[in-house]
Amino acid sequence: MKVNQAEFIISAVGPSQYPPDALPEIALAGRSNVGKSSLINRMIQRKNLARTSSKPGKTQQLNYYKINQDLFFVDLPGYGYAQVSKSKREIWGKFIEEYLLHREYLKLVLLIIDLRHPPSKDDQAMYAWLKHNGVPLCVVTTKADKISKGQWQKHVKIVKETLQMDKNDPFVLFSSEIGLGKDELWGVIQDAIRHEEEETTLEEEAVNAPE
Ligand SMILES: Nc1nc2c(ncn2[C@@H]2O[C@H](COP(=O)(O)OP(=O)(O)OP(=O)(O)O)[C@@H](O)[C@H]2O)c(=O)[nH]1
Ligand SMILES: [Mg+2]
Repeated sequence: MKVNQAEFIISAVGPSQYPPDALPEIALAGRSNVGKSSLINRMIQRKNLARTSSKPGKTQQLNYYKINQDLFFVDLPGYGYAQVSKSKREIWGKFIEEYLLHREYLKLVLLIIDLRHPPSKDDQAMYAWLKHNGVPLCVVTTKADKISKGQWQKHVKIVKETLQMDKNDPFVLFSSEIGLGKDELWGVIQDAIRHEEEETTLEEEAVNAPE
């Protein structure tokens, strides 16, 4: 995928602020500081479009980035950030849950996991919840550059086993630092968008078919 244009659109705090464009949306979920914003920047080859920080919990809204005239990346608030008050966390939870369950343009959730560590309880719960609700997802393990290449497969195995990952779910080994997995992930995203378009066309054909 060639990215000619990438722009920040809005930090949405509620559905009324979601962009009206009928474009596919690819959301990024993962714990705070795992590298969601960095992954967006790497995918579009821009250093700082998506705001990154060494302070966890900075992204508190749904941040929309428009890529060409083709799709949106939606950077979700990171979960598992202890210093945010519990009540506030629950409000975010509901808001994100609504988005993930009911947003019609959502085509794929990238569940971002730190390759270095076994998935946390929050990661496991998020994976199980997405599966339970039939939300299409791709597991992306990031920060691969932080461990030696010889250790990658061992870590991949731990991640897949800890999540009890479905073999049919796409998986990408990634590093925002060195660009590992970028083309593969674009392939997964394009497949997800195409798959949806085909299903919609089939449904339309079924509706329009003569009795
Ligand atoms: N070495 C290395 N560092 C990374 C990678 N991805 C992210 N980081 C670093 O990890 C830190 C957090 O990255 P962010 O992209 O801001 O993480 P985030 O998930 O968006 O965090 P929140 O917005 O707080 O939820 C930053 O210091 C990044 O530079 C990676 O692939 N390799
Ligand atoms: Mg972020």
